[in-house]
Amino acid sequence: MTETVLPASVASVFEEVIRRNPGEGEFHQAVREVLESLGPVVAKHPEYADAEVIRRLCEPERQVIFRVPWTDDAGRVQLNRGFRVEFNSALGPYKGGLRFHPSVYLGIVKFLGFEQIFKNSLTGLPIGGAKGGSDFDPKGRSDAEVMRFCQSFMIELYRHLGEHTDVPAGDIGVGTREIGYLFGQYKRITNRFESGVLTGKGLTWGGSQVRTEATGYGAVFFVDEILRTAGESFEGRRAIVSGSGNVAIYAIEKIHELGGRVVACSDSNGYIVDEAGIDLDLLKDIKDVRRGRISEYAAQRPGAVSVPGGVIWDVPTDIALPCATQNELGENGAAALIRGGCRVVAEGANMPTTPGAVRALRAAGVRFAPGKAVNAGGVATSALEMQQNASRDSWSFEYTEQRLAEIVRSIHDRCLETAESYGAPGDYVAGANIAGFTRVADAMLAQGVV
Ligand code: NDP
Ligand code: 2IT
Repeated sequence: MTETVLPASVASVFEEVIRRNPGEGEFHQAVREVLESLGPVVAKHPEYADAEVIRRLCEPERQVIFRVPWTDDAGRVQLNRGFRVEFNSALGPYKGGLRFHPSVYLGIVKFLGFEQIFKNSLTGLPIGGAKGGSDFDPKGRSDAEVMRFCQSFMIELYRHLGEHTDVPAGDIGVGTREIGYLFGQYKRITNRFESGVLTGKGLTWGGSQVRTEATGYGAVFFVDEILRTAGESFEGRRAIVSGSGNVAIYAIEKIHELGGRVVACSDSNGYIVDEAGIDLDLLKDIKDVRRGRISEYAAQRPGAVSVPGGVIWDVPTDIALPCATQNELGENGAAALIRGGCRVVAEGANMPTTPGAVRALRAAGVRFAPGKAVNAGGVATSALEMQQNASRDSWSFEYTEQRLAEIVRSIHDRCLETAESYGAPGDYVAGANIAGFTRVADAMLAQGVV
């Protein structure tokens, strides 16, 4: 499918981004996706162009790249590269996850940091945008190796962090175990129990109820609003969820609670189909407890089928939630979803749908909602964790989940209202980009040329 033409008012900014950030394809893709929505905003608000707000937004405030040496269980020295891109602090301290995956390089961290600015803005909470991580691969590593890696990573990272400066959390390959090792090392280096310096902590040492579940639950609350807007609900609907990590597991859990049935999920080796609906206890045991592969699910569940190397989008469904990784849903996948009767695609992951696939889905009348709106419940609950840490308080599960649900509903409504006011009714992409952008842009204008 042909590329959308960029509005002339932002085309030169995009050319500059390509020129100044060579070889960072994912970053270019994320910037372009936002700029495509901004033509009408710049036309209405010349003050943004006058102050070069968009150009400044596309340049991270600070980028840190560092060496992470560590020793494996056999006593061999291993080497990885660490990153933290502190993208924008107009709305609050830098906030965003850490990703440990062999594919991580500067272009991935920058795309994620850039997305995070608008996502965090959409939450309405006081958080700036950042992302970090490493090309370290935790798969197959012992707990002791993961701990030594995390300790070495924090020996450099700690000097850039602080509850009012930069507050990381988890992402792919970084869960409560890794946050624990990182927090322990931060505390040891600084001699401060500074809870607010990381989110996604364990419940007994400063973590928040619902943070583990928040991204998946929030994504499903968002889809529930999409359905509700059309007078529909999850009741009796089929859904497929790609991935089988943190976001996928809790998306599946909430879809089942709301009366839907998730019939397939995946990992990087293939997918499984379970027409009876995914058995969550089994899934959690395999992925969370044993850190195993999704194919083991079919081996242990009568009636379930494993499709090694297969593409999950071939499974017929009403609703699809890509919850694994960037660009996992391309044009072939979109065509398969359309053939299979899919009516709603909502991104639990960050930028999982390629631009061509987004165009194909929308052209076929599939309702499409972008990750920066759909998965914002995760970081929003991180901000609630920061709020609890700052007041040395801890809230109940029910209260925290209710706060999460309210935030997600308000993001959904703001996307639709903004899209409507810019002449694009029902367009969640335009709504999310414009609403996310204007809040940051106004703060940047107010704070002067910094
Ligand atoms: P996890 O590490 O818990 O799970 C990641 C899942 O995605 C695994 O099933 C993994 O399979 C699969 N996956 C990862 N990389 C690839 C790849 N290159 N190709 C195919 N499959 C892959 O991560 P999360 O669930 O936390 O994150 C999933 C997505 O959600 C990411 O895009 C992340 O940025 C986004 N997100 C996460 C938030 C959070 O709070 N955790 C918040 C908002 C967004 P395998 O085990 O085989 O690698
Ligand atoms: O992509 C994301 O929003 C996250 N990985 C969560 C970030 C956070 O700070 O909770």
